[in-house]
Amino acid sequence: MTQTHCLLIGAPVDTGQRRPGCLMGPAAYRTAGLAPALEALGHRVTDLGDAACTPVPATVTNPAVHHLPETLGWARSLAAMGEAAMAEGMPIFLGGDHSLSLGSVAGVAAAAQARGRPLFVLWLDAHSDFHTTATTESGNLHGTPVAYLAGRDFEAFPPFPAPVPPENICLFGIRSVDAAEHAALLEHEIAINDMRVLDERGVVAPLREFLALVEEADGLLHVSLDVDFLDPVVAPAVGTTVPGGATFREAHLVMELLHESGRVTSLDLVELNPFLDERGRTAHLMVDLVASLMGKKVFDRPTRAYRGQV
Ligand code: HAR
Ligand code: MN
Ligand code: MN
Ligand code: MN
Repeated sequence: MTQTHCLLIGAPVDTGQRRPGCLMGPAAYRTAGLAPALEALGHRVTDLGDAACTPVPATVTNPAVHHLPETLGWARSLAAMGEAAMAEGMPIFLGGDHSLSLGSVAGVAAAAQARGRPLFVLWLDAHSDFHTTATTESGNLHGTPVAYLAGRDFEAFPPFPAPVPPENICLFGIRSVDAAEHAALLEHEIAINDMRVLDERGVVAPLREFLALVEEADGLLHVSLDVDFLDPVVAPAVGTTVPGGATFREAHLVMELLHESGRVTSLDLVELNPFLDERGRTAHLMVDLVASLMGKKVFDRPTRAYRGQV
């Protein structure tokens, strides 16, 4: 199996929403054994520790937006760490709420641009996170990173380096979309695999279709895994649970297919709130999903039972 150099970047961000606790996420992933799980698969792991935040003074027109200087500060430091880590291997961002992706994806996009490679983004989430600083009603910036990386108008933030073309973005598992996001999504050619699509087609066909595009373009692939992609029955440790999410096996299957594609070059783990967890079960599940993404499996296909089928 090919060895990957995994660079763990702690992102204890909790300014993108209002419920305290996400700042404990990086410690929970370390406690749940993320590094040894990767090493057991033969990968090399460097834990870069936690990023730091220097707030950046700024304002936006929308009075609902809160903690803007802090969120900008996190975005700036995570973008820099992410871009540098891309030169060494595969950055894995340990969140932290989803506003950290305002920085992580920007850093990854800058690295992709420098390499002259197109970037693709797979967004595994209950939410579309397609608000801009102007349209968010909650003012929670964790609901905005897809709009930012797609190059929509964003006050206060630096222009996104090489915005990701809408057809390179795949939303997967969504089931909670606000009216303003809904209207904006209909104006963009973003693939929307909401839960209705996944109920009807399963996870395999839609994901393979997207991965075929990445392959065809010889692209880099950033995966952003929000804990609330999963059904709250299996993953309770998240502030914004939405019923009807991916099952345990659907999530693992997505990770296994991603591994087989060999295309994933960076990863966010976001929205884990360890304060809401039950004896670490969500943290452990997230670690197990990362292991599947990085090659953990029961058998190498094809086995006798599956020969010719998978
Ligand atoms: N759309 C809602 C808002 O903007 C909820 C966003 C929740 N986002 C996350 N991350 N939990 O996906 O407030
Ligand atoms: Mn999200
Ligand atoms: Mn979400
Ligand atoms: Mn485990």
